[in-house]
Amino acid sequence: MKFDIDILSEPRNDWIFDEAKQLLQLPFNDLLFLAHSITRKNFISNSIQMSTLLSIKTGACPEDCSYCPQSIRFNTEIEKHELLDLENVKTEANKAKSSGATRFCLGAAYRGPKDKDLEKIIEMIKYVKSINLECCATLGLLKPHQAKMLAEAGLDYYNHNVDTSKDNYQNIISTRTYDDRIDTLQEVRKSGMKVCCGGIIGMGESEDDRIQMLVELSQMERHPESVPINNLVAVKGTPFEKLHGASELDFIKMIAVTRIILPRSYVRLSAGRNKLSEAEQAMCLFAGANSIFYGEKLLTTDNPEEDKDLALLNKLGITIEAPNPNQKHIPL
Ligand code: SAM
Ligand code: DTB
Ligand code: SF4
Repeated sequence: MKFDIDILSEPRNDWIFDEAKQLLQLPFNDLLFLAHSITRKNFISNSIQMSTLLSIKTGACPEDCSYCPQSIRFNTEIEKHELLDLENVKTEANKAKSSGATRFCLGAAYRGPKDKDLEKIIEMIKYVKSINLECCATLGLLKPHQAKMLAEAGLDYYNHNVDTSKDNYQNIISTRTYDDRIDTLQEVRKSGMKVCCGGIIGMGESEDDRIQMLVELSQMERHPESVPINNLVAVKGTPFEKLHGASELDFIKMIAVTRIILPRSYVRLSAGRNKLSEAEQAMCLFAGANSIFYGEKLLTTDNPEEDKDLALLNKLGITIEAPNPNQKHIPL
């Protein structure tokens, strides 16, 4: 089948599984050429969006996500802590800004936040915005009034991943359903915040599950503005400790297919970057990734050091992109 770059550069809601699956069957170079061409049509070349994560509440989560070191059900070696004080968050946000990040992401190990926690988190969001950083939060399931509270506080993005295909969801998590996730995503969309939604590969899912997850994301009325693609970080003590994540080639191919199916979304090369060589990361960036998590820690696990990332971007001639709400890539 011949794929047309001009047609594929426009966001579509009518992807079907069989068509999407053909992308993964293309010769590697054809797939990367197509994905890269679409990136060039929709984004400024050689530029990257950089988000820094801070875990504002770590561990003791009641959920049983099999990949996650923060579930209370698994015996992992993480430093748990309750919700951080505002002062700590201010310090970390300022550090992220002076290191070059343009977005600061607050992550919390909740099934969903209590309103009392949300009041404190809203103070954090207001501070992050006051120093001219974009702000994202990932706090689990939201009730409709909570999504409104966050939007009113000025939160730019809400991260809530579907993580895998609808069919595979119950093999990974038993304490909530895929549809619970979709309900929150709909509330986020209704509230006017931007949606950050992606998934994890390398959890033993099939290639079909990976494709199906992307088709499901593409069928959302508006595509998520930001799509993190994580490779499993297999953490000791979790049910997935013995898995190895996806191969480097499969990770690169997943980035490329994501770029093609969600042509105007920022695709973030997320967890698992630490295991990639410079050349493998460069291939992910060629394949359409135009965003990274920047900073030595993700939530509880390691990420490349900032100096190394800046040196790599410099070698590749890639510069950090300033946020511009009017850019044409915002998916419609
Ligand atoms: N509790 C909230 C939730 O589940 O949405 C927010 C935090 S949760 C840690 C955010 C995301 O981190 C998950 O949806 C998953 O995609 C990613 N994640 C967690 N553990 C991971 C791991 N070991 N490897 C790769 N990604 C992981
Ligand atoms: C996302 O998709 N990946 C980030 C962020 N959203 C919150 C988290 C990755 C976590 C990796 C495991 C850890 O550090 O605990
Ligand atoms: Fe809790 Fe989120 Fe980890 Fe699941 S992924 S155990 S909800 S912190």
